This record gives sequence, structure tokens and C-alpha cells, in this order.
Amino acid sequence: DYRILHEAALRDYLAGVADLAATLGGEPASWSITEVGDGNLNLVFIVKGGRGGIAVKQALPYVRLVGESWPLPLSRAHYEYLALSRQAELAPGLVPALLHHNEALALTVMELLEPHIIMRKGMVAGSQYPRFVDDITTFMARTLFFTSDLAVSAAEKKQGIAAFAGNHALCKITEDLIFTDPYRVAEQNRWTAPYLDALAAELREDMDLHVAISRLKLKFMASPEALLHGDLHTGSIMVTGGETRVIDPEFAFYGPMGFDVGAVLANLLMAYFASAGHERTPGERRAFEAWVLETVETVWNDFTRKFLELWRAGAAGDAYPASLFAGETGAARLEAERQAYMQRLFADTVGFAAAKTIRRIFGLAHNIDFELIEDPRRRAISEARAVRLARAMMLEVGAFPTIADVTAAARKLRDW
Ligand code: SR1
Ligand code: MG
Repeated sequence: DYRILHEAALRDYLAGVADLAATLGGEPASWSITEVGDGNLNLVFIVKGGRGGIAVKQALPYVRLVGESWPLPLSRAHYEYLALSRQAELAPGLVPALLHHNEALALTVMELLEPHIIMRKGMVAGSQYPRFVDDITTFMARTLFFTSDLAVSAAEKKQGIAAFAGNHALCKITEDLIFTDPYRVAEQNRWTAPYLDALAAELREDMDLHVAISRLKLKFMASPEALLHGDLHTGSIMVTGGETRVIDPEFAFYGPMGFDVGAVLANLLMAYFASAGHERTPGERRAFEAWVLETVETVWNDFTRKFLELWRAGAAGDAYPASLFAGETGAARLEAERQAYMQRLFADTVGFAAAKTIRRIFGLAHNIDFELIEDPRRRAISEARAVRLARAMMLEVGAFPTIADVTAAARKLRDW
């Protein structure tokens, strides 16, 4: 029954769903319908009626960015709906409310987030978001912890993995576009030529980097630690000064936690390096860049604190059975193990953040942080700084034992 619902068909469809028609209010003919999707995969409509508005997302049977030559399963709408439902339970108030889902049409209706904007757009304009750190760290700590072996039984965890196992086509996009293509000749790669030609060639020749990115790829493929959002960049986050909502979890699957945390940090760091290329007064620039780096640090530190608080408060999962950690000695050993766990997670996060950066500069899908820097030379300078940090983060893992080491290195490269 799948068909692409353009304006007239969408109007008829929504008119036939009593709850949605009531939410919109007034005559269907008077509803305004605007397609606003600026992502790489789907159609997104904003529909407004006399009483209220809704957001409608429909998956296309192909990659929107490329066209019908690249087919993509509609089932991603099912996984997105499943992930959003789970995230709404685990992190209430931090994802959009779900109003309706039609599996056959690969269509999901959500509350209209207004006056929220895509965080990436706000950051390109130099805006700061005071709620962001608290909200995103709550979102990540709760969704990652409560779907992991630390919090659920082995049986529940395996059911979770199975529920998302069919989303492999979306995982394959990540495996190719993030972990493979930027490091080889691939038709869809692009970069700011000619300035970054030499750097692109270096990536294709650097065997140390090929080993490092392949280790990360293996970790992505073979470490079902928790239910990930799977594409947690600043284009998947909507914000106002006082609210944060995480959207678009169509890449959701059980994978390594550091992939989500690394995505957030990478996109903040790219906004930091891009800032030099955007028109702002020196004062605005300094304030924005200082806020971004402080945000990088507090995202990691607050995430760690919240994750550990959840773990200490009572871990009902089958990993680390309480019976093995009895008494004062057991409690001390378990606490040391928690610290070691977070240190490993930090190393993963640093590696994945690096991978997420390099793909946006040399792969198929770029981001507006850099793309909206019109002068290619200026853009390439910002991008080269980001790549230099990313290479170091991927290859010199030991040089980044703490998040302060990452921000210190970013600061040093800012004027390189
Ligand atoms: C072909 S899809 C390209 C990218 O868009 C999504 O936002 C994901 O990041 C994906 O890798
Ligand atoms: Mg998306």
C-alpha cells in the first residue's frame, strides 16, 4: 500500500485520521502543508490547521540526497518509530511526542516542535544553548545505560538486539560512508578542492589510519553495548533557549555507546573550527568558541557523572553480578571497575568523534557548519584544522586521556 504522499494525498490521508484532523482543526482544505525536509533521506512536512500543527515524516524508498539510483528500505521508518517510543520511555520530554504511525506508508506523525530550530543551524548563526548540556547528557546517559547489560537481563538485552537487527541497511550506510569511503577512492567522496586535495590523498595512503578506522569499524559492527540513536549529530537535535529534543533515530541499532557520545562531541568540535569562517564580530566569535569548548567538556563530564550515578543507584543487569562484589572490598573493586569502564568508553568516544569528523570533510554527506563558509580557502582552513585534530584523536589515543586534553588540542589548532 506504500505510495509517496505529496500535498493533496497527504491532506486526504490526514483528514481520514480523526485524532490528527482534530488536532489540526478546521476544514482540511484550509490546512497549510509545507515540505521542509532538509535531511538526506526523507520527506518532512509541517501541517498547520486552525487549531494546531503537526510534523509528518515519510521515508522515501531511496536516498533523497542521491536519488532513485540508491534504493533504501522503508523499514527504517519502523525502526525509527520503535527507537522513538523507547527513548520517550527512557528520556521523557527529550524526544518529540509520537501522534501516529502507519507502517505500510512508512509514515510517522509527531508533535510540531515550535519555535525549536535545528541546533546545527543555530550554531552556524553563533547561538548558544544553555539547556543543551543537561538535556543531551540526560538523554545519552539514560538511553545508553538502561538498554545495556548493566541495567537489563541478558534475555531482555538480546531481545532488544533482535528487535533492531533488521536495520542493517542503515548500519551499512554508516559502515561505508563513515568507516570506509573517506579513506579510499569512492565516486561519491568530495572535499574542498583544490585546497584539500593533498590531505585527501594522504588519507588514502596512510596505513596507520586505515588500521585505526578499521578497528573502529569493527567495534561499530561487533559491539552491541546499548540501543544507540545512531546519528546523533547537531542536525538531529532541535533546540530553543530552554528546550532540547532529539529527533531522527532512523539509524538506531545496538552498538557501541561511544558512537553516540562521539557524534555529539565531533559536531561540537566541527562547529568550533567552522566558527572562524563565519561572519561574526571578534567578541561574538570569542564568546561562541569559548562556549563550544566548555560545552564539549561538560557534555563528557556530566554524561560520565550521570551514567555512573545510574550505575551506582542499582544496576539490575546481568553483568557485574552483585554476588561477586560483596562487602567493602567488593564495593571498592566494583567502583574501580566503573572508573575503568568509563575510561574505555572515553577512548571509544574519542575515536568515533574523529571518524565522524573526517567523514563530513571527505565523504558524501557534509554539514552546513563548513559548507556555509562561502570562500573555499577559508572553508578549507577550518576543515584542515578539524582534520588535523581528528587524525591525532584517531592515531594518538594515549595523548587524550581526558576531555580537557581534547579541548586543549582544539584550542592549539584554532589558529594553526
Ligand atoms: C546517504 S545518508 C548520509 C548521511 O545522512 C544521515 O544523516 C547519516 O549521517 C548518513 O550517514
Ligand atoms: Mg537524520
